[in-house]
Amino acid sequence: MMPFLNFFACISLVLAWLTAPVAAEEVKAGDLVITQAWSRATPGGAKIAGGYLTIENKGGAPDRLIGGTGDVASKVEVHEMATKDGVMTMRPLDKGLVIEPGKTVKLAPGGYHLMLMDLKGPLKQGDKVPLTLEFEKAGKVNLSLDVQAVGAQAPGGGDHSGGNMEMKKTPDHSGSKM
Ligand SMILES: [Cu+2]
Repeated sequence: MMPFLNFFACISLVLAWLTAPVAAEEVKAGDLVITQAWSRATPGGAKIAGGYLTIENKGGAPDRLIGGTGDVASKVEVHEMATKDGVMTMRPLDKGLVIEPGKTVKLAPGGYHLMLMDLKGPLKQGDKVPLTLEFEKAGKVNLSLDVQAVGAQAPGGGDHSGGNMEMKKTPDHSGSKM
């Protein structure tokens, strides 16, 4: 019986690895483990880009993603995207994004994301974009976003180029339509 079980355990491990969207670079900071940090190539002239990652809190206390910095953008914000009355909206999380102890929070297209504002240049597929994220407890964390193809992993138009999207409370976004 045991070899049989081991065989399946092995298969599921391999499958989990194969289905991971990005080759896992793991960044540890205190109790936090950050994986699958990625972004998307930007079409010409785009001034904003999304950043996505998975954050696991292995500690016993909540932490909070406050924001970040990077040479590629003049500002990195934490945003939330939601559909309200059929309209896609997004807003900066002024108080940051809480990562509860024992929980994993995924920043992904259509939900929470990092917003790279006022890009200094286009993001190209295959690039690694260095960023420093700032957490309330874990402090500053260096990582890089793996830039995927334009439109990668954005089923259902969860990106920022969508049609009837409304920007709230973020004057910086105006004029930066892709
Ligand atoms: Cu945003």
